[in-house]
Amino acid sequence: MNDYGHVQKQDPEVFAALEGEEQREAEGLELIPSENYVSKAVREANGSVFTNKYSEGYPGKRYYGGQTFTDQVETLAIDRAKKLFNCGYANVQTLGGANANIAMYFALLEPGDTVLGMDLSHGGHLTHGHPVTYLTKIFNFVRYKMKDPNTGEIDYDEMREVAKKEKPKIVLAGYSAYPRELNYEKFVEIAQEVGAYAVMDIAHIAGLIAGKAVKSPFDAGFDVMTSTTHKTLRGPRGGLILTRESEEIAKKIDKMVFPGLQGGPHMNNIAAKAVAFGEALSPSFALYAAQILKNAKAMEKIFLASSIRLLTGGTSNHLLLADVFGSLGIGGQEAETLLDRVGITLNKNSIADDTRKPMDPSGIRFGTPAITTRKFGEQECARVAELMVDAMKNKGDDTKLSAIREEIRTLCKKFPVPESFV
Ligand code: DSN
Repeated sequence: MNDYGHVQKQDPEVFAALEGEEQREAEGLELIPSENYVSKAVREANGSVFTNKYSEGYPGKRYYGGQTFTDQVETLAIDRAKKLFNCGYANVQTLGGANANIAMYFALLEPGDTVLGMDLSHGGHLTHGHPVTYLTKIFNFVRYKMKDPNTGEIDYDEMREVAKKEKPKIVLAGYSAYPRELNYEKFVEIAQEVGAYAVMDIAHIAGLIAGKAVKSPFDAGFDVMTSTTHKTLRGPRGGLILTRESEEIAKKIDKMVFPGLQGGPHMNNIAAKAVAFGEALSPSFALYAAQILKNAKAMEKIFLASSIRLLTGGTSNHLLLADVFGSLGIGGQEAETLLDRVGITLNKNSIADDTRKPMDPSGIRFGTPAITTRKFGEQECARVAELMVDAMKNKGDDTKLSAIREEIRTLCKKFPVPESFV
């Protein structure tokens, strides 16, 4: 019996899509570094009766009646988030990472204020000021970059110069395609010099911070961290805003999330966040976070041994960015499609100062959070990297590609997606 008996009976078309996705996830390897597999417990909470309930407001301060259990579950999510990230305040209501960033900007800035964020082609994120976002009509975004894309070191001197000139109200750290740790102390120092808030978008590495596999920006004095809950943190899709210690900032954020920008929170999603945060507080989660890093290093080794250029020279987190066009003459789109064919899902990605277009850039981005959930160790990750390189080097050889597809299928059978992690 599958998990979707009622959908199957009532709506065969939706059931077909559900079944197809179940099979795709079971028989292929997920290397998109922002994706993961959640536990059955998280999925049960996400699919629960809480989806029926309107709960505008916050625990103890709601607009509608019937809030005994919504208050209970949201309080659990908040308390667990505070414990996980060792901070004073948590807002668990934002629907995703973009919404968390938008709420953070509106809470801390006035229209026309400036944000100093990472250059997008150097690893930053759309919501950090890409011209296609509406945010750029309201706020002024200025940039810092890597000094050298081959080492990944941020040009902190240039960052300080830009900060002094532009007087940002927020100095923003965080990225979606940057494989190294940042010097958090430098960010805080520069923010303090110009009287700005130090904010980090930890969406990609939230699980690594929670599992203590990497440093926490809060330890260096960051004021606020925004996040998603579904990447390395291995929870349901959603957002999170954390404030280290300032009640004043936390109040501004709560007011901006609701009623400023959102309506009723998705309580089913908040219940699932509570379950995921509970899982992340368990000792096994720290082992998981540490293994993500070891597995990424194992993949790094194979790519470097195969003379494929890795941006920043390698990785210190969960993700890798490879210049496949420069190294193998294969474009990012072609590599994505080819690897999909052998059962490996990853994404094409621009590399620093890419001369190719975003829809067919020079790079691919991949990472280890999901396969580590599947219990892959360094040996299996090294083998996956070898298969990736092999597939790209033999792109016209159908026999070879079929053999690789078979090996991936066998690996997937050996390492099924677990139902529980605690
Ligand atoms: N789409 C996410 C990622 O893949 O990094 C960020 O928004």
